[in-house]
Amino acid sequence: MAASSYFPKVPAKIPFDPKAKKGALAFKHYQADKVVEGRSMRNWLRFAVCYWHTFRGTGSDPFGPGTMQRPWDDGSDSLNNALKRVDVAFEFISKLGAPYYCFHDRDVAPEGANLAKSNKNLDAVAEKLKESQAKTGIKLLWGTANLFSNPRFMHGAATSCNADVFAYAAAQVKKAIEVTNDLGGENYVFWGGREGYMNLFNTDMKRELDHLAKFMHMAHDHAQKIGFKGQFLFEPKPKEPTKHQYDYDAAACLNFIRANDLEGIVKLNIETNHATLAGHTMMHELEYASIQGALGSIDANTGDLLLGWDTDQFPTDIYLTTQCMLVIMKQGGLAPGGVNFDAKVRRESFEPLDLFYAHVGGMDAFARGLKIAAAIRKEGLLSDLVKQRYSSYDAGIGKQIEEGKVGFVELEKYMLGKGNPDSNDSGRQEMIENIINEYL
Ligand code: XLS
Ligand code: NI
Ligand code: NI
Repeated sequence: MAASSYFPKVPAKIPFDPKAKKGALAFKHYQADKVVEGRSMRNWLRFAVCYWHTFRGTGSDPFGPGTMQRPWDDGSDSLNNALKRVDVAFEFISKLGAPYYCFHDRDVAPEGANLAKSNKNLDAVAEKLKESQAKTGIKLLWGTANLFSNPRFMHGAATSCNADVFAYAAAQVKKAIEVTNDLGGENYVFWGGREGYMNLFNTDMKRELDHLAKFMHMAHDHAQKIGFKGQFLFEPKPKEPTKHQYDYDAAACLNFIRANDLEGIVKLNIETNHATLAGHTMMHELEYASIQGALGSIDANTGDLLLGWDTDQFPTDIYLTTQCMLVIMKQGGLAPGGVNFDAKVRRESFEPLDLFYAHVGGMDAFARGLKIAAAIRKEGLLSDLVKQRYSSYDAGIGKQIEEGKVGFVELEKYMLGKGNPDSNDSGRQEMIENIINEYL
């Protein structure tokens, strides 16, 4: 089938056209080559389309089957169907103009009757992915392995109580890293799908966490051995599918990384809806990871304030994208990471065209966030206010505290001499919130 035939209503490239009528399939803000703070939008944002939601999502939920109309898909898990989906995916991503994509091994290729057969299927699809990358210039942001769908992973993968399942997971990840490497993947993600527990009475938490650490060192050793240069990333999530996932949030992941000598080996892929499930804002998780040099990439989506599960909706809130871009720009960008739309269209948005509306909206929301964050940074009002707020540490006793020149004895002497601290200044939260709104 000709390359343009899966989305016949969509032009070869979604245009940048700020004057297009409301609701048109056009970017109003994302202009790949436009330079913002010395870097193109393309390079700041490094957008990726995810294979699982976009090309494998059916729209099913716990109350009913799928609703999506995907005329190219025969609904089977055959290799032929998988190979055809590669054409669909690359046509979609090309028309959208996103530079990257991400996948799990089992999204792109069917699971076979045993490991050898699964690997063979993956090789067949990977060959086609490689050709399609070469033809279109679309690159792989990250690969990963699905260690959660198959029933064998009911107790977890690296944290399973069954050593054979650990071995299977290791072999599967070995293969997934090799394929990612062969496709030039710039990162490799570990989302601990079922690494967690439902009940502590039947769980040896210490052994499970030790096994997870062993697994990560084995993965690192193998990556070194095959010359994989990509960045390893943990993707924190607090719950779902298990009641308690070990990679709960950025703080829990960083503790695990430090406790197990994985510093410098694993960074973090932060997802909005996972941050909010953990009771954090996305900005908190980004800032917390970033200040420790561990913010590697993001899964851009959003949850629903009224629903307590991972709804993985497309991000449309400019306040949120501005917050994300403020942190990302402060650390100088995400590369080799990027902004992956780990998001799915709603069950009611069942037409192929809805996939375009969703991604165009997400890309434009992030482009706006980028422009707004750049404007805030250019004027420097916000950073000046923050700097001013801590200025008592820039000289005098504050400076001595920061430089480690004083201890409790000296501080007591200082305060006994002074009697009482200098008075506090207002935090001016409301004024600052007003200022932020002036940029929106
Ligand atoms: C699921 C995760 C998953 C990871 C990749 O909640 O977000 O999609 O991003 O395994
Ligand atoms: Ni999610
Ligand atoms: Ni994700």
